[in-house]
Amino acid sequence: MKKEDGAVPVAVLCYPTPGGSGRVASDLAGCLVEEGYEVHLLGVRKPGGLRPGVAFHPITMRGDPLLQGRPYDLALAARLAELHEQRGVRIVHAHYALPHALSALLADLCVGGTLRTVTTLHGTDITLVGSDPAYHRMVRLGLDRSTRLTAVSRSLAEETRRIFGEHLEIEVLPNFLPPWRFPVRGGPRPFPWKRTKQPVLVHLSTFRSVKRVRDLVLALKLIRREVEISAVLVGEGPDRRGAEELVSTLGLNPFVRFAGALEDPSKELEGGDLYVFSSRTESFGLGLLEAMSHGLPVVGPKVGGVSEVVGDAGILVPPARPMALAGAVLKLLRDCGLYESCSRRAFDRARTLFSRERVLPRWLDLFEGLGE
Ligand code: GMT
Repeated sequence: MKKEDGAVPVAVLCYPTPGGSGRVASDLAGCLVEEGYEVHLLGVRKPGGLRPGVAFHPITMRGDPLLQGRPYDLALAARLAELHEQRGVRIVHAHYALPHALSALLADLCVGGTLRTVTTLHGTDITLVGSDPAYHRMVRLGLDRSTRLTAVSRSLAEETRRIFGEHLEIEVLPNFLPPWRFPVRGGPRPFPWKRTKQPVLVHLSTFRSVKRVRDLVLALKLIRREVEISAVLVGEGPDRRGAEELVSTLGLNPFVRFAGALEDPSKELEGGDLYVFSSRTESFGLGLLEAMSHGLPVVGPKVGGVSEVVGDAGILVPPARPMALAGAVLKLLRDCGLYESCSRRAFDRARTLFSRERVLPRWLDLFEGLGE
């Protein structure tokens, strides 16, 4: 669909998470507005940091004892069909397949088959939730009926075809950081010891079990046997309490700070020296890309699409191995040349490969090629 006849209206469906797919969806929405699109973002809450010019439409869900909950998917489909009628929306961008691709399909049935849906696969919508037998068939339907599919990494595209069928055509469009997410005072970092400063490890997390934060805490204990470091763990989620308990049990309280959920983690990244994570799977790892934009080398497990993002800007180790994680951190903190070259590469990769200039034109081509 072309813009010649005025701004093309696009509806964006997403979860309003402070990082991850919610952040990707709202930042891309902001970029589309700058490119002259009319963008409507639908969600249960307005994502923090939503750019001016993106119209937000709250989804109101009604409960009733018979409904076994408040069906978000139906309320979303109904609002989308309304937006088609009121604003002429015909392009839908569904971030995270479940249930967004299905809500788009329902709305399309409602308005006579005129919607074009682009579904972006983010990670657990395929690898955990989507492949659960309880949802598998519905996710497959959503994927089959989307006009176009994109995935945030090659690894996720391959995993999707393996689970849902080789017939699926999936374009790999990596996440990127728009200019307003780049640190003002960015750049490669000097070796922390040069600044006579105790190194600080930073981790951003949703504290879901897939993040295996306990591994990270165990690794911290091992690292601290060798060098004086501290750590900041940013975020909220179900496993935070367990992680706090483990920190206490291991006597790490004075060295670990839980910063809670932050809309903008850049202050913590700015104060850090290394980014560490310990996920069981990670299709991309937006948090580590943000850290790289601050020049932080990355240490974590080699899972999912992580190596596509990190490249040679850090050290990746086998998953679920706190000792290997600790060893990699120590290696970087003991080798000035290695640390500084990883930092330089982290900053350069974030600024080039994952920039708006590199990725946004591909999104624009995709939207313009959707056909009438
Ligand atoms: O899938 C999730 O765990 C949540 C999802 C999200 O909505 O925050 O995270 C996924 O999408 C992010 C944005 O594309 C990626 O950076 C994360 O790596 C990915 N999470 C996993 O694959 C575990």
